Amino acid sequence: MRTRLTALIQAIISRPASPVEKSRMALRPIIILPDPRLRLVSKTIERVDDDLRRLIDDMIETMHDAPGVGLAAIQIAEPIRLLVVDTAKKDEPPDPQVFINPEIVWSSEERSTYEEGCLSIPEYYAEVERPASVRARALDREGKEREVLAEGLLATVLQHEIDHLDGVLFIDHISKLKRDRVIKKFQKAAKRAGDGSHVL
Ligand code: K1U
Ligand code: ZN
Repeated sequence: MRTRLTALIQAIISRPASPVEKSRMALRPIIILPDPRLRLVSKTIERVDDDLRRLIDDMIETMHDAPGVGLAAIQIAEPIRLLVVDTAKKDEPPDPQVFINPEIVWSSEERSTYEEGCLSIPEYYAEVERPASVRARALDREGKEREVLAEGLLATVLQHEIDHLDGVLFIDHISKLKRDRVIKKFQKAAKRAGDGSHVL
């Protein structure tokens, strides 16, 4: 009986947001290079509760609106170990996945190269080589531990987002020459926008 009740409660809290709940969801501003908060190491999440689930819904809405295929909490200035990804194709229904306190527990020897972008470094793309497949362990939005074997785009996006939780950006995987050039470009743009206080 208790197991059925637990299952029912879990089904209720994991259901997609209703129209009323959707109306409460909010788009959150995405922070941009050279905002120094992008270099923070995010903190482990101790409790999976309704406040966290509300933040998760905001992140999913913000990622879909951008549009993006991933978003780490620090990109909306929340320095906690939480990320969302959705690698569904345009002609497929949305398939957002939530990773709380994610860890990569296995990486393949095989590597693959993907042209990456980042919502915090708009309109800049560069090829990055990473393990082609990874196994990640994380909590889901009910606080239940799960493991995912990721390949292809999902593997790339997961590694990109987990890097964000450690203050690492995809430009850290390219040459210093290219990285310095892009950082300088964004520093100049921030200065022009009257936001010169940010130093990376
Ligand atoms: O972390 C982020 O800023 C999100 C980033 C994730 C990512 C993309 C590509 C390779 C690795 C990681 C993005 O989503 S950038 C936008 C983007 O790539 C995209 C947008 C719309 C449709 C398809 C892709
Ligand atoms: Zn990014």
